[in-house]
Amino acid sequence: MGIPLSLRTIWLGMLFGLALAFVAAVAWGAGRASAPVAGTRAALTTGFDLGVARAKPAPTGTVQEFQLTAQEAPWEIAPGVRVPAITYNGQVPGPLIRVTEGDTLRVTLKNELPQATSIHWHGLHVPNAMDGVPPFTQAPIEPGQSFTYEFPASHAGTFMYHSHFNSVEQIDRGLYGPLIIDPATPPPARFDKEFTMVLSAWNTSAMPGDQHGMADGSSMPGPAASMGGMNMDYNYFTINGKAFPSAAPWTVREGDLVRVRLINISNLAHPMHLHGHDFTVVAKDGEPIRPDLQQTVNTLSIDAGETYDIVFRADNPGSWVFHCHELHHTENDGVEPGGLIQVIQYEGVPPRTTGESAPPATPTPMPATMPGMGH
Ligand SMILES: [Cu+2]
Repeated sequence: MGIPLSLRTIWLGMLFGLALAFVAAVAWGAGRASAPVAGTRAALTTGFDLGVARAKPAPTGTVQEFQLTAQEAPWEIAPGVRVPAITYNGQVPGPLIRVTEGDTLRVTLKNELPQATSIHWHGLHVPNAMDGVPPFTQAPIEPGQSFTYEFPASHAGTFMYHSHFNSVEQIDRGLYGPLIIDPATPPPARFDKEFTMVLSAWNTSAMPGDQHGMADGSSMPGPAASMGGMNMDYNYFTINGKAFPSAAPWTVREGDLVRVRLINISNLAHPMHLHGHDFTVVAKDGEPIRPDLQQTVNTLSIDAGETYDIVFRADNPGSWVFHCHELHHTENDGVEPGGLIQVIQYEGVPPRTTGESAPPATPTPMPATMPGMGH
């Protein structure tokens, strides 16, 4: 007695499916062993090799010089919200320092602030005297003084530099910047787009002159101002110094392989969540994660002082958001949407913003009934 036709069809289908799976597995194994996986879909499902050498890089003989001036400057963190920032070269974050591993970095800091300062090279393996930590490794750089830091770029990765003197005030007012060291040997990984996001938090009511603006143009004394000093009542949150909607959208093209470097200089953790895509975490604190240990996720919590590199394939056209899922951090002084929202805009897709969701130019102050409510 023959097997009924329907069952036979199922059996044949299963056998065919198994055969296909076997062929695919062999092909995948062969591809993994011999062909570069960068730029293919396989790169995201089997891990991503950033191609960073583990050996200590040889000196390249190149000296990369940078001039930084620590100075007070007004900085607009959100539409109509200007704060008395402390900056490198008048901008927040400070200028990107990008060199190749093995280069010699020579950075001269001129202190035009009314207070002492220093620079710490966060994550780099510098000689102790260059670590920028008064009173241990150097004297504070006093107002009007200059200091030159010089050290080899020890290893490739995503890092930052920031003040290490009166740090709470100086960092919370903007004294930091991104630092990227590229591998000396070009990596097998090639990216169609690269973005860097420096995550910061601001407490405008703790700043000199009190920027807690009112609708009539006057200002309201904040609780922190009356107590003196900085505290953690952060009410604005910025990506590269700008809160949504001031931050520029990222433009991607369908098919792009996108690398994002995340740097958290704020005193808070930020669970960053990407809509419409997964991403693979390929490095932490500048250290590449071994491909077989990499995780593919849609949310990554980035703690204070951490950096991460993530990679995603732009395979879902639209207007998407990449935002902090601590939702107080997607507000501007208590009004949403704002803060840590990064728009990812595909080319050729009309932006879907209605224009109605932008926060008012003069944000509403936090209700006075919630004193000391941390974000
Ligand atoms: Cu956050």
